[in-house]
Amino acid sequence: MTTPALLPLSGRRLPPLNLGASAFPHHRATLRLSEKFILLLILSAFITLCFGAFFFLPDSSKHKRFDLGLEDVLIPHVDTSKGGKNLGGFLIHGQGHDEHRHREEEERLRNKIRADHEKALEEAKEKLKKSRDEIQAEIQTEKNKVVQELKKKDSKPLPPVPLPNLIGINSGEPADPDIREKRNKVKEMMKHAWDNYRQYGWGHNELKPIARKGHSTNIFGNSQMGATIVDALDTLYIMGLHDEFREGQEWIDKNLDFSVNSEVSVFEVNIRFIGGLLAAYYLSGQEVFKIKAVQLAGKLLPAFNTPTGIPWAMVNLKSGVGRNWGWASAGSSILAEFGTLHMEFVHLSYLTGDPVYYNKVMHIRKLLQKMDRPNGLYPNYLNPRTGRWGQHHTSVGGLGDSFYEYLLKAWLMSDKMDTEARKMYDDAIEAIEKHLIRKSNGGLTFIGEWKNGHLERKMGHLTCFAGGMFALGADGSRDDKAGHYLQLGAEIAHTCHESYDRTALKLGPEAFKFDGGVEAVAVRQNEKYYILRPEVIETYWYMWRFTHDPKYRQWGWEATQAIDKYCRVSGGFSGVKDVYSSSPTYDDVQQSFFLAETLKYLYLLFSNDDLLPLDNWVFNTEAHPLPVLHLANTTLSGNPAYR
Ligand code: DMJ
Repeated sequence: MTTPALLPLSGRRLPPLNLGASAFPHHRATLRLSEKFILLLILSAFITLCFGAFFFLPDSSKHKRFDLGLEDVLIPHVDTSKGGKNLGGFLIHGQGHDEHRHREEEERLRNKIRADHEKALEEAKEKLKKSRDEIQAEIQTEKNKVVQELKKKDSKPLPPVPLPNLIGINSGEPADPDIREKRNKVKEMMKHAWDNYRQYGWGHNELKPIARKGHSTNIFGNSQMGATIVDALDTLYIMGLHDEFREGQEWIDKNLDFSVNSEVSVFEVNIRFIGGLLAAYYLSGQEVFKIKAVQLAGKLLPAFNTPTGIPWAMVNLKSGVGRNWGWASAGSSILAEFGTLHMEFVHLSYLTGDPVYYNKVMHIRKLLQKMDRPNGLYPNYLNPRTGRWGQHHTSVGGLGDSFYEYLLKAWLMSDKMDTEARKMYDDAIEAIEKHLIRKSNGGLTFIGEWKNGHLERKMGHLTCFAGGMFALGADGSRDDKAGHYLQLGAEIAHTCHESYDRTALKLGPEAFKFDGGVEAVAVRQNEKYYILRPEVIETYWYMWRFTHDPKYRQWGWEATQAIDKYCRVSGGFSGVKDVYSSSPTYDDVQQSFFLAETLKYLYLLFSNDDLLPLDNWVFNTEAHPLPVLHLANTTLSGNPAYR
């Protein structure tokens, strides 16, 4: 006969206890429960007794047992000046002390032990009277207390620092009704992306809009750090979605915890989390964002513990152990990763008064400055143990891109005082123009990649950000070549628009070629996808700000419509696998940068220029705006952070 399973104490089923319950068939489950309860009670009383005895009886290895009547006795609280040796509140004296006092003391100790055992037994009985839920609730309360204590310790107030000039945090509402309508459409798309993430992916890093559940990738490790919430905050704020912003803030305040055993990408966490939190802090003034940014930055610092000070690509937030990506050339760190920390780290030093962050990124810069560069180009790989370059690949797209961007932006963010950064940018751009930028047969300007001693005539979607970068860096360029760089920016914008226009979905592929009769078109199947990336729209926006040529708004609107038509699903927005196929298949990922960047740049494209003016704000590589620091000189010595 099979024994039916016992009723579980909670949701989990317990295996049956063989206590001969067949004699009471109707009460089998209840009887077994109470029998088990009694057994538990006896067992716990016994354990308590043993535990008490073990604890309260004197250690025979150190003290001679007084009930054996040997030469030494234990007398509590006697003046040590009499020459006795103190052993945890007792003194050892020689022979000849009063027998009677000895017995009294023995009796007193026995009574104490007895009373303590009684008390422990009572407490155990009381505990067992409570339900499992009550006990669990008590444990939880204790846990919460500990967490609160830790939080208090972590949230030490930071020193007060004068805030930089925060100009242009306004609605930026355009007067033109047509533009207003377009802007509202972008806002509605943001709401759709956010609401669905909120409903199906809340607290997860990203959303799977078709499966309608959370999603994550290895860049965030194995933890749920709410990447979409942090990345989206400033976009919500700029768009005036204040209820949503508050929801995000509340989640961050209560749940964003960095003491997790999780190995994350230093670069991604820096640009999305630290950048996102700092921007949210400057826009809203809410201290919680600053405090979280600083806590997180502290967790990234161990990544810099390498022989050269070039950080590892990944770090375990709990243990501080770092390592590099297995796929990177000869254990190298990646230029675009260790070279994209400057903006955030300078702000961290500014806000905390602690130069540690500034020193880390300046050390990287100094090291790079000293190194030989093949053809004046920076290779994508650098070994953090040896300080030598890995493979000589150079790219303005993936693996290289934001390093160049941050040289320019370091200069802009320092109120153009950091001329060393500007010089490095100018030198790098000159080498790039000479060796990587070409015109296709059809007249399209493109930026190729340097690989194994020759130029690969292929451009990535990621590389399209460079149009905006050239335009942004035009003013202040060497030999007053402002016009030239603005023109270069316009040509890159045009090429990237072509890469969109030559597809069925009017969305750009991941990479496109300029070779063998092919112009701005992806050839390989695995380069035909569009994953909601921002770079082309980013360039349209910069070009719009610097030229006000209406074609950029037009191109931005084309992209908005294409995204809404082909990437929108009822559960959010998804990337598509093949932009050349008129019936899209989805990758089922709503990337956090879609909310941080793509929708923000579109919204700004249809806003007035006085919303976050570029003279006062510098956007990090994840489109998080950070204010210009109007400081006295390049070493920032005028700031409390560096005194
Ligand atoms: C973003 O996370 C950042 O823009 C980064 O610099 C490069 N790629 C993604 C978006 O495509």
